[in-house]
Amino acid sequence: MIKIKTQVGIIGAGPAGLTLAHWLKKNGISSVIIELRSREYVEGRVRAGLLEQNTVDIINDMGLGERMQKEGITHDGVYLSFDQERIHVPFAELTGGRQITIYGQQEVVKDLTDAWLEDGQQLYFEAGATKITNFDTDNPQIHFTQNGEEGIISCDFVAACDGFHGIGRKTMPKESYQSYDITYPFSWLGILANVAPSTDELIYAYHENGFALHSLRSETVSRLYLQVDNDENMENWPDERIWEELSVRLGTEGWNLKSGPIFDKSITPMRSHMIDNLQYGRLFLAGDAGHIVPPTGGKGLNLAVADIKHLVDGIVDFYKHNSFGQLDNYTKMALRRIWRAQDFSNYMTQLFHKQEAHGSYSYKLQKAKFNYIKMSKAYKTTIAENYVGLPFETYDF
Ligand code: RFL
Ligand code: PHB
Repeated sequence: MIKIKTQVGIIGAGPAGLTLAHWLKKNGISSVIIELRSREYVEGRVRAGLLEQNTVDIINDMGLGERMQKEGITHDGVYLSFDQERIHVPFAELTGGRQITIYGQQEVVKDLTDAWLEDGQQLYFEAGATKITNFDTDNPQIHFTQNGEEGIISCDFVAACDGFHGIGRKTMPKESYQSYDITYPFSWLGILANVAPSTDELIYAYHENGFALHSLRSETVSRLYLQVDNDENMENWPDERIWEELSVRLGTEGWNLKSGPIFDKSITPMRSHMIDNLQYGRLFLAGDAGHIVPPTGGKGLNLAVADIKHLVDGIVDFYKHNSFGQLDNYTKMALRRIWRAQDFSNYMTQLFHKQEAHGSYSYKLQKAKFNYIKMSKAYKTTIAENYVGLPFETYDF
């Protein structure tokens, strides 16, 4: 039996769990992380790439941004395309200089994991939480197994940063929250390819064949996505067909998409899920454990890190003043930003995906929105400030 005692027990070594551990440590608060998967698996998992200014600032403030500053690519704007017409939204200009940074989620996870382990801190891989107990007392426990051996973490607080399929949310008493669920009738086929990006900034595109997104990872690696049906099979998508379809959907006059060897392919369903309470006693949920959004707004990872900001504020206040004041405010503070992101992600999803027949009523509304974005600085500003992420002060009301 592995027996561990710490102040905060953290389930999950994704962006939420790792950020929480580092930030607590900076404030002199101890924590231990357990992670279901192996280190190789977690560090190799291809996911997000778009970091908001808030997220970048937090990683830098923790002293963990050295590689991100070198390898991350900052963008001052984004391209939006509709029926092969492309416009530019210069978000730095519209938001007083705020930017986004393109830096792969798995690079963030690597940097935070390396720093944690190099510092001699505890992180147990291939250690899955099986049960959370006594979270309505001042001594909650996390039960886990690693290589067939049982373990128990005794702590003051449990942070369930264990993603959408974790046990944190399932442990919350059903009567303590309301849940919301939307499954969109399409998925994303995502690729990583060894080819220089064909664009200097991201392109989100509506085309009568469906949505496409051109993102990137570096000067030599591109990340692209295509809308496909939910029951789509990867076998129907040989590399040539993927490039052909991306080229058609992203295309505008005088522009060519460069293709190259694809080294990663996956299909991700699009859904929104949400519970409106992130705390029960001394159990707290953060990140995808409490909410997921479709990736069209690039918000999931950023929301996970924003949750952690509010959770750290509460935990630090507890140890300083022996008060639950801020901790009991955690859900309220986090939910404001989460609902904003739910709305923005839903908006971007509806605007750029093919939902009904080209030419239908919903298509006409999409086109009317695009035409309005094109002509209105106010509308562009609304998109820009949501896209780069609203500053934390905005939510201090
Ligand atoms: P994670 O990253 O899922 O980490 C949870 C961790 O918990 C572990 N776990 C357990 N550990 C111990 N015991 C158990 N019983 C456990 N059960 C689970 C898991 O193994 C895992 O390591 O959640 P976290 O930290 O909340 O982070 C959330 C982000 O990963 C997610 O929101 C983003 O990837 C979403 N997302 C995007 N977000 C952005 O901000 N910008 C983007 O550009 C962006 N693009 C995307 C995305 C997600 C995508 N997919 C694949 C869903 C693009 C895609 C295609
Ligand atoms: C990505 O680079 O993976 C990415 C960028 C923007 C999104 C989603 C994913 O909205």
